[in-house]
Amino acid sequence: MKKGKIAEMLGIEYPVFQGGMAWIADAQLAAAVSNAGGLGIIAAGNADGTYVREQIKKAKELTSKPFGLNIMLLSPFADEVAKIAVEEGVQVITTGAGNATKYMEMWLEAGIKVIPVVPSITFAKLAARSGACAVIAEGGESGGHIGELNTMALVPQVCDAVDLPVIAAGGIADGRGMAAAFALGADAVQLGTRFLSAYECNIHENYKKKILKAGDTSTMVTGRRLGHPVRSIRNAFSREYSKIEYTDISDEELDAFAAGTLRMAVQDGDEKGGCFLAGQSAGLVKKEESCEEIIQDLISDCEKHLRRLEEWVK
Ligand code: TUI
Repeated sequence: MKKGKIAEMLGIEYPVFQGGMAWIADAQLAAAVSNAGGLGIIAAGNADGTYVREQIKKAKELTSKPFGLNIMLLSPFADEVAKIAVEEGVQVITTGAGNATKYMEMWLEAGIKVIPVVPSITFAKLAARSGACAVIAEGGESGGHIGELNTMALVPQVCDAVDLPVIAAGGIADGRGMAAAFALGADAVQLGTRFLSAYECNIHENYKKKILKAGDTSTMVTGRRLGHPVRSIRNAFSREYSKIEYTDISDEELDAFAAGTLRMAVQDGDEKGGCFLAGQSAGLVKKEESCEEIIQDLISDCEKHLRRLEEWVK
């Protein structure tokens, strides 16, 4: 496969990013993806600066290839982590769940390539104006915090709206999805859910089992009332959350009900109380594999489908 604009710009082999999944995407996963030719991304999530610095240092030991850091902008530690990225010489930053404008000058001055996740044209244009080198257009099929639009409608509109390379995310887990992303105008893809099944992904075995067992309708969205819709696997926690979401429960109580549930899923594998973030593509994830196998399969499957599509041309 040709590298395309994004892989050329970042010095990676394949136009494939691994999503910056909070509590999940650590140095080991990110380094494994980068070593396999994609862009591995460490997730800062809600972690403090000490943890993030440690993970960056560890990733540098595990790979000599470029890797990125995802900064979740709702985190109370976002300011601290934003500075640590500069101090540690991170090459690529992706941002999620908010507006990164206030950090852009500092990051650009440090020569960091900044690639915000955008859920709409408004945020794509904002990112372009503030100096982003590309944007990740993430549709609502994704796991975790999502916007209003789905990938099929979002990606081409973002491609038309900004003069920047676009990485498509949301609902992509195999070569068909990757080929579709190229058809929509994207220059690369980002996958989160597929990498949950990687050997190098340090989540509780119950989490992995849930992904491997998931079908097409296994995920649901909660949290719209508080303005932070989140897609996760349907279980006792998500069902209970949606049951109480539109009662007269206060915002604080609703927040407290969800607090700590992602950690309970990732570390404890708490099947009832945990919040198992996953995208709609979980139904496509069938087996545990190495990051190398995932990326090789993705690329060869994508090439196969791109060739098949040629049959439609008269
Ligand atoms: O950020 C994600 N996915 C995430 S973040 C997360 S942790 C979390 N913790 C508490 C509440 C919510 C989430 C789990 N999964 N994906 C990237 C993404 N960014 N999706 C949507 C957005 C987004 C949303 C709003 C980007 C910008 C934005 O701007 C809003 C504003 O007003 O600034």
